[in-house]
Amino acid sequence: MKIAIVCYPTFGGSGVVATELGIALAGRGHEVHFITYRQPVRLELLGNNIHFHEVHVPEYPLFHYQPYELALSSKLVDTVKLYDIEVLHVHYAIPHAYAGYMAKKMLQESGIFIPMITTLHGTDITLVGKHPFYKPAVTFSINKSDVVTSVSEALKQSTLELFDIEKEIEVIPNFIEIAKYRNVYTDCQRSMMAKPEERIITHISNFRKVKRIPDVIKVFHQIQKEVPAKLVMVGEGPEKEKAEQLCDDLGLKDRVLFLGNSTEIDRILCFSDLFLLPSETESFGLAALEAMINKVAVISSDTGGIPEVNIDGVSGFMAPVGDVETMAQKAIEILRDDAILEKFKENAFKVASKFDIVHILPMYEEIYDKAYKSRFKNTF
Ligand code: GMT
Repeated sequence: MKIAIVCYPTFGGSGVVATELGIALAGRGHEVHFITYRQPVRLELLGNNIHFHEVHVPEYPLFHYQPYELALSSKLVDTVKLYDIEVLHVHYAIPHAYAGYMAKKMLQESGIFIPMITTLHGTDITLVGKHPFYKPAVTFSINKSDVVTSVSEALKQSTLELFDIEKEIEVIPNFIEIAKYRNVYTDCQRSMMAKPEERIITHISNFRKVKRIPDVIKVFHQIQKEVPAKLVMVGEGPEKEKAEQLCDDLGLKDRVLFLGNSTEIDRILCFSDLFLLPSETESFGLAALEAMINKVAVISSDTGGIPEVNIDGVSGFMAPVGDVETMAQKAIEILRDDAILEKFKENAFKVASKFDIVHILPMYEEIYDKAYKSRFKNTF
């Protein structure tokens, strides 16, 4: 099939999922066209089956806000016509589903009927989308999508609670590709990060408020009192400076490394023992899944879709949002003993294996097929 994928090209989870999905679809012989304002960070190889079309938004002084949606919908129309695209898959409702719907309507004027699949990722619903300024437009574009998917059961329920949704929402969980992880790194260069007796704790995120970065540091503060350990913080975002200050205040400066954004996540996770994800809300927690497939145990909050990924007492432990004490105590329980840590690491891998792309890709292919076959139905 010829599939156009609209996503954010950044380090955020939705962009990562969209990019990995596109790469996997291309590997299955589909022709994939990424349409966004920059080449997605994880998209390294362009080839016969993978194309990238950049959306340019020319600066015009009259505009206080440059109209990205307009430029995106025009680019979609042109690309669909030029490459005979058969299916449009937009990741993150805002503003992609809105721009996608406009493109669909414009194309209809030329007798082209293209189905649009919208995948909801989380903050497009739980944080940004539900804001009264956006809610009517988000509700409209979800209801006008031909197929709507959400990355977890919890996100589906939140969407139904927060919006007036007439559409069926299909749950297609996020995924990882196990084949990619087999024997990739034999030497994890652990010694570069910590002494042999130290455990390595990792956190990876975009350092936004929702990630509760101070909780990561407070949990680590407790852990290192009981178990020799280092904390590796990966990512960039608005909370990073405050986090560095907090580490300084707690006397943790020598024990915490801030690495910034990285394209070598798997290399970092390869030498990690424990992953911390104490988020306020998390529709799925792709970062935790990526940790688990690298045999890293997870301590997380029990919010949103996280319980669908991190199984309490098996791949790690969960605690209520903000319960730093319990998170630290459970982390120490895992880290204190080599045999227990090994058990949790192995379990984390086993749980993560259920999200292998081989199980998830056919679900997307099925909905593309269904949507394409019924493309004349939803002409509204
Ligand atoms: O919060 C982030 O890390 C970024 C955000 C995004 O849209 O890029 O992530 C959301 O989508 C990811 C992929 O589906 C999910 O794994 C994250 O849980 C979700 N983030 C939140 O719900 C806060």
